[in-house]
Amino acid sequence: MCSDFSRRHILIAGAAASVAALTNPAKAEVRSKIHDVRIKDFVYVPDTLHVHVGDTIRWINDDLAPHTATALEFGWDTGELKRGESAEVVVSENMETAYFCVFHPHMKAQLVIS
Ligand SMILES: [Cu+2]
Repeated sequence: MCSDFSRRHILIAGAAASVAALTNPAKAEVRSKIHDVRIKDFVYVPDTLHVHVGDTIRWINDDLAPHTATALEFGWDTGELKRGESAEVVVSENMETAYFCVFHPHMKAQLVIS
């Protein structure tokens, strides 16, 4: 009998909550994105990636050779990625932004965090 009213009330409350979440700048996870970096022909593409804290970076190895994405001072590391494999790192505030491949140290790239 009263279920129609209470269901409507819950729907309105839920809609208000999701609007608040979308517009609250403190909720970084709501805006967080996944950025793909492809590794092909011994190059990270893109080699400069603009990200925000809370975003996820996903490296995907398209080469036959194994690669890594490893911070220059080893603060973070994807580990070895074989062909077709991927690994993700979540962007944190003070993480290292310069990285390279431990197997091919001439492979270098960087993150720009804001
Ligand atoms: Cu490599």
